[in-house]
Amino acid sequence: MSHKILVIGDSGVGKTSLIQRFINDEFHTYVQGTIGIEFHMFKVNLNGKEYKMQIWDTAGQERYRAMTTGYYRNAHAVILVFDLNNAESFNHIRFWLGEISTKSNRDCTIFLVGNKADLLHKITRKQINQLVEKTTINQYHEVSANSSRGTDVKKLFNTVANLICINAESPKSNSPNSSLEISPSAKVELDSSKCC
Ligand SMILES: Nc1nc2c(ncn2[C@@H]2O[C@H](COP(=O)(O)OP(=O)(O)OP(=O)(O)O)[C@@H](O)[C@H]2O)c(=O)[nH]1
Ligand SMILES: [Mg+2]
Repeated sequence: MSHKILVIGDSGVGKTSLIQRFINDEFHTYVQGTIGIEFHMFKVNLNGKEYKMQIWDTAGQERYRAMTTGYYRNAHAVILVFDLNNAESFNHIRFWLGEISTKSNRDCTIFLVGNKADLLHKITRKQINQLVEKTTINQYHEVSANSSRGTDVKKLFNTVANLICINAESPKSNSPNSSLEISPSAKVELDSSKCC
């Protein structure tokens, strides 16, 4: 069984760039806006058991929104991205949370991600903390798809996958002793077939 990670947020916040950094360890200054939705896969190993993870990279542009609606269903985790250098993308987070609550049909874990940490931050940590406290967001991570090592991005996907695996093994357990290995074949296993 595959586990589904949905990546959402305004157009241009860097959703595709984060996935490219994680899957291929690459960063490009020009990235074509996603059309509809794109699909990637990687495998992780937790305590000797293999899990398949699907990453669904959605288009932030409004004109594709109807196409992405169905992909909220059965998502195990949602990565909601905003751009630390773009206040508007932060102001839209409540809109995206509304999309999750109306379109997803299960209890999914919501990871708020402030991307472009390498640029000037136009949103304060206090504003972010206040939002996280008042909403259904489970965790906040600050990352940069443009960082040369991309370690923060790997850590983000590692955390997301870890939580999904732990929930799958035992929905109520939160064992801190579980050791997750992202398969080195994550890159090889990439299935970048596009959908829609
Ligand atoms: N400086 C900097 N630029 C970034 C970062 N992440 C993405 N970008 C740039 O931001 C622009 C948009 O990135 P995308 O990955 O296409 O954004 P997206 O969220 O997938 O956009 P849509 O597909 O239209 O929804 C590109 O020019 C990227 O190079 C980052 O961490 N730092
Ligand atoms: Mg994109």
